[in-house]
Formats: sequence, structure tokens, C-alpha cells
Amino acid sequence: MEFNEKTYLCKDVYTIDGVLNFDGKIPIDINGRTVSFKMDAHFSDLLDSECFEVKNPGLKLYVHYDESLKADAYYLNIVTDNKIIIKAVNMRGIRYAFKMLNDLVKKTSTGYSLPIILIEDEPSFRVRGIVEGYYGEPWTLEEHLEMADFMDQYRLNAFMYAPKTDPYHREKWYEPYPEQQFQDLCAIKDKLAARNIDFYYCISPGHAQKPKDAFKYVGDEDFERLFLKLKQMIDVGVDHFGLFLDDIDYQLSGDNLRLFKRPGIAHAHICNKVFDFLKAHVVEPVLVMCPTEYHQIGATEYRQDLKDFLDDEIIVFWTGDRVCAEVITENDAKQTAEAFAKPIFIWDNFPVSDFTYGVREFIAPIKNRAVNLSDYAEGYLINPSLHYHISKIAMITMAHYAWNSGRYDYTKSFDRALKSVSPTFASLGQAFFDYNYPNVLSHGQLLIEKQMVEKHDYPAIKHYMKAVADSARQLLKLNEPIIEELSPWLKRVIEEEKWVNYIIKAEVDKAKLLVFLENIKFSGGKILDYLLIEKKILTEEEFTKLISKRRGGEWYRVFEYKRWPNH
Ligand code: LOG
Repeated sequence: MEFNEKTYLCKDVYTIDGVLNFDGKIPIDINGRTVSFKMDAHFSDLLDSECFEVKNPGLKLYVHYDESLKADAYYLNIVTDNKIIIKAVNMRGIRYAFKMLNDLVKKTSTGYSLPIILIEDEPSFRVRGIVEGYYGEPWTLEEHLEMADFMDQYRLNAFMYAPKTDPYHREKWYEPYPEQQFQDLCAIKDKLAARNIDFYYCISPGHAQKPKDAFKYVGDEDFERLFLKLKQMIDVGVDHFGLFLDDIDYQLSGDNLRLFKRPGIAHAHICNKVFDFLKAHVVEPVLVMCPTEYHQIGATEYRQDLKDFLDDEIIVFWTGDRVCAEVITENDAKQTAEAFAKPIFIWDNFPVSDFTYGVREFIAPIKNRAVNLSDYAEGYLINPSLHYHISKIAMITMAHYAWNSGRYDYTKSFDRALKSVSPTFASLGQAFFDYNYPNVLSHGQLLIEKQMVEKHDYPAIKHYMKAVADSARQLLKLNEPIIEELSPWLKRVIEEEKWVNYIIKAEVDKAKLLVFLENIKFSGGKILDYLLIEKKILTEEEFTKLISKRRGGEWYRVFEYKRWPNH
């Protein structure tokens, strides 16, 4: 057996090309006395009842506690003499081992079979997950509940609830959640807990419209309001927290300035005080803070203050260079980890699309992250877009990277992510996905598109755009939630093909074109933009207003333009 669908991201897999065959379901005997995870005796619930049945006699299954393993790692050995041995150090590791065991089963003509195999698997990043930290409507309750299963499937173990537009997270941080919203959060937390996924309750108290409303680091008044809010969550069992101080005006004034002098000192103070409060109420609480300076590389005065004054156990977020990092190199991570001298988590701003104001959605894999970032960062989380189903594509790829950065292959991972919707979705959509691909991490096919226009290769352009529009038309016929989210972009490229053809035939009705360009959905492809420039169809002002402004500046492009300017 080679690395297949199931095992391709495992750290080490050993097989001897043999299989154990069973007539009917695979009988499993979970031997109580060898289970050293006695407190979690419900392992049979983790077996796929389609293909396994718990009975004696059967394959003897041993589950051992092994403290030499990393958190979430597992060891799964299926051996010839009817034994299955699982080792792990925590419940998640066991969970992943059982999942792999289920995945390894093959249906045969008379029953099921299992390969003779040894898997030693462990994650690159200790913490892997989602930080729902974008500007825009939070995902719905249904989406959050489905997300728990999704995260379980892809071995993501941390979910941070922090949508900027949830008023109780940021704007009205001091007001307790209304009953219904609180119940919804509890439902999300409970479902995640049932799948051994940590729910982080995050709060962003630094945001204020006017300086007079700024958080009062001096005195107890604001701390009491903050603690009351945290207590609401502590009381229902939450033990992971986030204190987010990103995107705030961090200049101190009044008493805050007099007492604390610099924002880094004030921020260390609020975090330490919150952490002390948590420690007084929760067993082993976890606190992650997002500093205001989250995207620089290396040391700054503010970071030096966090290094000097922040409790060493508080974890610090970093987004990589320039918010949406086109590239995160080992050196960037090393310098930043040293600057904080605290454990760091990476907040990867992909596939978040809030900065495009609804213009773009990104369907592309995570790439350009050094293979050994986990040497410097303990956690790797991504900030998705407000479209849950669209975000799942990039999230699958990030889950692959976070589990095994060394074996991560973004092309392969992207292909698998697209196929996770359905193989039909992946194949019918190919031309559309290629066209839409350009994003903060990649130019996609833009160079090819530009060359086609420069060479006036109109047959090639027509052929290219027809494939894109056909692909979009096919996708629109599918009945998937992701299609509903994508449909404005699919419809846009279908129309775009028409305009490309009008331009090639020199049959442009400019008034109608201007109406069409009022549509603010843009794909990544730029054939139409290039043709509009080439044929001088729009005035400069029109082009700026209708196209460039909406597409936005390419401020995140650090790779060619900023970091290596001489290339
Ligand atoms: C915000 C984030 C937003 C993202 C992308 C962080 C730490 N904070 O520039 O809420 O979704 O950029 O627009 C951000 O990234 N600030």
C-alpha cells in the first residue's frame, strides 16, 4: 500500500502489503484491562458501526496511554496476530487513531478488510484552528454546528469566536450577551467539546469611538465589567480565552498615559490582570492575546514592553508580514518569536476577504508558509471569510499544512479540498477556479492572461473565456451550499465572457458596459480589465472608479516589490 488518500499526510506509515479479511463486519474486542485511559471508556462510540461490531472473540484492541507522545499524536498498529494497538497521550490522539482505523477499512465482496500497518503520526502545530475574526456577519448557528464536525474531520483543535461585527465581542464588550445569543454560543461550545475541540471565548475591549471611552487601565471600574463578561463564560465551563487588542487606537491619554506611559505596558497590564482573574476561577486557563502591533516582523518598542511585562504563559498572536502575509519565511517567524519571547500563534489572514468589501472571494490553497514555522509558533489559525462554505476550501488546505507542514503540497491539497465538495464540483469547476485563483498569495494565471492580450491572441482569449463561462454555467446547476454563496461570482464571469466577445468584435455599447460594471463582484481573472485598457474603452477616471479602486491596492504584495526590490 502506498501513501493513499487517507495516509498521505501522516508522519510515518509502514506497511507489509498484507490485509486481514473478514466475512461481514469486523469483530472488535475492546479489552478493558489494557485500556489505560480508564476515564474515557466509551471508545466503541468512535468505531464506525457500518463496518465494526464490538464482540468477543474479535480483534483485540488495546488503547495505551503513552506520555512519550506529543499532544494529539497517535500510534496505530494493526498486526497479523489479530491485534490492534493504539497509543496516545490525550483523548484527541485516541480520537484521531480511531478515525484513521475507520478510514483504513475497505469493503470487500464478502465483508471488510484492514491493512497490516503501523502509523506513527503527530501534528506539526500543537494548536490548529480557526479564528473567526473578520469584519462582517458571523457565521450562522447551523454553520457553526456543522463546523464542529468539519474541524473534527480535519483534526483542527481550536476555534476562536471573535467576529468583529458581533457587538458583544467588541463595540459593546462590557454588555453581557443577550440570552438567545448566549445559548447559541453555548451550543457551539458544547458541540465542539463533544469532539474534543477547544472553544476560545474572545473579547476585544480596547475599541472606542472616542478617547474618553477608551478602556480604563487605571482603577477597577472597567476591569469589573470585563470580569463580569468573562465570568458569564467561565460559569458554563469555558477555559480558553482570547483578549484581542488589534485594530484599535492604542495611544494612551489621561490617567492611562500618566500611569502606564506606553501602550505596551498598559496592554501587558490588562492581559496579566485578566490572566490572574482566570487563574483564580479556572483550572489551567489558556489566554491568547492579539497585540495592536500584530503584523510587523521582529522587535518594536511596543513589543519590547510586552516582552518585559507580559506574563510568560500568555500567548501572543502574529499575522505575518503586512496583515495578509503573501509569504511567511522562517526568518520572519524567528525574529518575531524572539521579539516577543513568549509563545506565539500565527493568525493567517487567508481566505478572509473583508478588506475587499464584498468584491472578491478566495478559493485557493494556503501557500508560501515555511515548512518549519512550527519551530517558532505553537499555533496556526486562519481567519476565514464570512462565507462559511467558500472558506472551507482554504481551511482544508490549512488543516493539511498545520498537521504536517513537511509533507504539505498545496496543489495536491487544493485538489483534495475541491473534491471534498464533490468530484463533480472539482472537475466541472476547474476553468472557473483557475480563472478566479489570483489572491493575496498568488498571481495565478494573470501573466498568461496579460500576454494573450498583449499578443492580440483573440482566438485564445475567446477559447479561454468560453471555458470559464461554461464552467461557471455547469457549477450553477449543482445543488451545493457553496454554489449558493458563489453564484454572484459565477454569474459575473458568465457576463464577463459576453463583454470580452463584444470588445473583440468591436461591438461595445458603452452605456450598457457602464451599467454592467456597476456589478461589484470581481473574479481574480483580469482579461476584461486588460482588454478595456488595451482598447482604451474607458476613460482613466472610469477605469479607476469602476475597476482599480474596487480591486484595491496590492499592499500585501511583499514578495517581489518590497522585500526583494532589486529583483
Ligand atoms: C484584523 C482582522 C481582519 C483582517 C483582514 C488582524 C489581527 N485583525 O488589519 O480582523 O479580518 O485584518 O482584513 C485585520 O488581522 N486587521
